[in-house]
Amino acid sequence: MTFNESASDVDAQWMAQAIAAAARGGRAVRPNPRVGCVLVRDETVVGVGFHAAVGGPHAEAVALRAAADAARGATAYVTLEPCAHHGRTPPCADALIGAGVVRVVCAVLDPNPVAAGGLARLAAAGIEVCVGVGAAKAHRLIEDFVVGALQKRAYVQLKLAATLDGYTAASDGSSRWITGPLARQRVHAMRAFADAVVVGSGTVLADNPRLDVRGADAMRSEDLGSLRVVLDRRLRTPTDAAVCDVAIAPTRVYTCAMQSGVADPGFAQRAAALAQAGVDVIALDAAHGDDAAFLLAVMRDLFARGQFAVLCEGGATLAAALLRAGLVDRLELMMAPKLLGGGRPLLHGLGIEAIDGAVNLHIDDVSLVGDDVHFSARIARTLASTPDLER
Ligand code: AOF
Ligand code: ZN
Repeated sequence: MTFNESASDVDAQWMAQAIAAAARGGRAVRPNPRVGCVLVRDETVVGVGFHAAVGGPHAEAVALRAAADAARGATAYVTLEPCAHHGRTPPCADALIGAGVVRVVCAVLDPNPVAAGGLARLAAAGIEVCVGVGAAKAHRLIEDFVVGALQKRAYVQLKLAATLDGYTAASDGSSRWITGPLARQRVHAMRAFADAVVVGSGTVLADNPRLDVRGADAMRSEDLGSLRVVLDRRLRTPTDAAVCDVAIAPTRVYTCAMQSGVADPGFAQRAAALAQAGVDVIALDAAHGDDAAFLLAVMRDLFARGQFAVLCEGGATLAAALLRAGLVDRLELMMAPKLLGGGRPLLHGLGIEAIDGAVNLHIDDVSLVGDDVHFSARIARTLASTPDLER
C-alpha cells in the first residue's frame, strides 16, 4: 500500500470535491461518518456520492450508481477508507472492485475495526491504493464518528464566549451580549447541528438561559429544538427555570441520588417536581463524589440514547471539569473586542499550576464573525488512526 507516494496536486483537488460532497451529510448520518466519493475518468467526474443518512447507501455506492458503466477504469476519491464489511449495506471495497475502478485514493483510514481493511482488500485485487490525501479536512468531518466508534460516548464541542482578555462577565455578574448578533447566530447554528445542548446547573441558576434554537415564536409544536441537558448532581434546577419549559424543547437533567454516599432527604421530592414539569430526570448511580466519572457516565448515556454529538455551553465550572476529565473534543471560542480587566474567568477550577500542565489546543480555524473572533480548535492529542499528513 502506498502512503501518499503517488498522490499529486491533481489528487488533492479531486479529494477537495469529495470532502465538499461529504460535508453535505447532516445530523442524520450519526452515529455513522460523513463520507464523500468522487469518481474520475479521463479528468472528468463521472459520479459523485455522499452518505446522507444512517442505514442508507454509503458514499461509494451512491457514486458508483451515478457513474454506472463509466466507473470502469476510473479513479475513486473517497474521504474514508472504503468498508470491507457486510453491515447495513454490502462492502464498498467489493463494489469498487466489481465496477472496474483501477485506483482508489482515500483521505483517512477507517478507525472502526469492524469495517476496516478495505484498502488491503482493494490492493489484493490489484487496484492501486493511496491514503492521506486531504487527511486533516476529512478527519474534521468525522470527529464525532471517531469518538463514538472508539469510545462509545457523545462527542463534545465546548462553546465559550469571552472578552479579548478572557472574561465571561464583569465583576458585578453582568454578561448579557458580550458577543454580537452574528456570533450568536453562529452559536444557534451549532446548537441546531448538535443532538443536545448541555449546561451545568450553575449556569441555569445564574443566567436562566432558554437554550432554544430560533426563539419559541418561530417554533411549531411538532418542531421542537435540540434536547437541552442540565448536569445537576445536587438537583438544584428549579421547575420554573426557562430551561424547564418543555414547550420550547425537551429537557433532560442528569443527577446523582447520593452525594458522597450521603442520601439527600429532599431529593425524591425535587426529582418528582421536575418530572411533573415534563423534564426527564436521570439519576446515574456511577461515581458519587467524582466529577470525571460522573461526566463520563453522562456522555456514555447520551451516546446510548442517540445523542451522538453535544454542544456544551458552560459555565466556567462545567467547562473546566470537562477539560480535566479529557472529555472536550473541540473548543469553539467566541472572543468579543472588549476588555474588562477583571471579572468572571472563562474557566473555573482547571487545577493547573505550571505551564507544563497547560491544555494544548490545535487551532484549525479562525474567522471574524461580525466584530467578534471565532476560534475553532481541537484539543491536541494523538489521532491514532489518522495519518498526520495533508497534501
Ligand atoms: C457510512 N457511510 O459512506 C461509508 C461508511 O452502519 P453501516 O453498516 O452502514 O456501516 C457503517 C460503517 O461503514 C462505518 O462505521 C464506517 O466504518 C464504514 N464506512 N459508513 O455510514 C459511508 N463509507
Ligand atoms: Zn461502505
